[in-house]
Amino acid sequence: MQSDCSTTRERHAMKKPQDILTAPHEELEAIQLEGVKKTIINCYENVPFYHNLYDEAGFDPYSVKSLADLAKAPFTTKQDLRDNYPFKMFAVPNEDIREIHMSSGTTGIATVGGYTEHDLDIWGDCFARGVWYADGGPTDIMHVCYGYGLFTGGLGAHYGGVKAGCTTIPMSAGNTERQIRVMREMGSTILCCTPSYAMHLADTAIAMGIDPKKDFKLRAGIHGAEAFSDNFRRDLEKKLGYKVLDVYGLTETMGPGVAIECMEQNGLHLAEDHFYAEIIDPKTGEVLPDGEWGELVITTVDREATPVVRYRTRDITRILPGECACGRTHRRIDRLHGRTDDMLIIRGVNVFPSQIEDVMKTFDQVSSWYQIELTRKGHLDVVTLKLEPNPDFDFDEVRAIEQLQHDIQARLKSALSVGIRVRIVEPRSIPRSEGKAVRVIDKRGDDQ
Ligand code: DLL
Repeated sequence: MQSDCSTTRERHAMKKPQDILTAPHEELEAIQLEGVKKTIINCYENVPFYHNLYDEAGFDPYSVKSLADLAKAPFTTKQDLRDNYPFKMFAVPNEDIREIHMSSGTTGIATVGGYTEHDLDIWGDCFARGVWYADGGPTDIMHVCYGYGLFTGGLGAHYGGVKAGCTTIPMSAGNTERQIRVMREMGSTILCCTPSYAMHLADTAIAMGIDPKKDFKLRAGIHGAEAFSDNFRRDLEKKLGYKVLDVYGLTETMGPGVAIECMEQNGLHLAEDHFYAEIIDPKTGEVLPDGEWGELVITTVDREATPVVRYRTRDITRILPGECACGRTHRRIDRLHGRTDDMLIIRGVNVFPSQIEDVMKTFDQVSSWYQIELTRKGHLDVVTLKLEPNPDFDFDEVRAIEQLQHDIQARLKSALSVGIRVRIVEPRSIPRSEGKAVRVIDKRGDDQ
């Protein structure tokens, strides 16, 4: 019998995990409010960083009565997490921590995420939604080649696969030919890895004489961890004969599964029962209405080990207004253009690498392999897009190369209003990555 004092969250915990995906939005908001209030108080009482932050800002953590009130709380930044490395952001004692993950830290000190048993359980539930969105379950064979280890991709996808009842193959990244053999021999149906690695798998399989559409049984790919354009996605779907769902997440709030696309491919459903999202103007910090592009800010609703309040992700997206045709009620974010840090400012125009990719991929002659190089000539930045042609393009035909470079340059200029030099480079000369692809090489410091 249901007790009167059970919370909204407890009542929901008694339902099938999929039921929450179609719950009326007011119910989700009630869960969020209850969770956000608890998170703020938990942070204030158990994490010295938040205690000081709120006291200094004059923010009363007990004053939140509505989700809109959250806007009064100060932000948390990546720097705050770095300053508290490794364990000072933990809100529970060490004996309750079951697992730790870390961001790659390529741009500085890494940030650490801790997980209690409950946190691992909700992580599995969040990623399992990708499988459910792909109409998948126990009959699926999930091939996970995100890296296992401190990176959240491998284990996050793995927990999701297990939770959804899939036969989960923990391949981890690398050894591409072996991945291809296993995919073929075991009949993997769902592929989980970065989109660039999926492209590398597809190209390598084709080069090995395999026809992925016939020889593989793939029907869905759950790809994320880096931005990829719509045209890149179409190319991937054409080569592998499956449907690509975009998955978003970050170490600081959990890992993959914060938001995942459904088969409509029209925005990523936020896991709103676990995360409360706001979009802010990155310059003023003001909360923006649905539909406007800005920086995604996340508050965890029920994270125990490393809860965050108003974490500035630096990722640029928007909340898509309206309901999704799939019938699920969780609001959607648009596919990401990239992070504020990745944005190139070319002679005053803001451009994301994924927008350049989208234009370049309108040319049939070019492959999906490219790199953007930034150099400096005098006081001016020079942006060069290096890209590889498709294998059937005659690389020795100089006139054709010059013409193609010229045409791509002109289309970039007209689509994005930026002057970018285009250079077609030798096939297979751009490094392949097993994880996140390196799209931008900044050589401006080298020239001085
Ligand atoms: O990349 C978690 C992840 C693993 C997501 C596997 C999806 C799949 P981090 O290494 O902490 O965590 O990097 C997080 O990657 O802030 C975004 O800038 C970027 N990112 C993640 N997913 C997407 C996506 C993982 N679907 C950072 N589209 C985030 C674009 C993404 N960028």
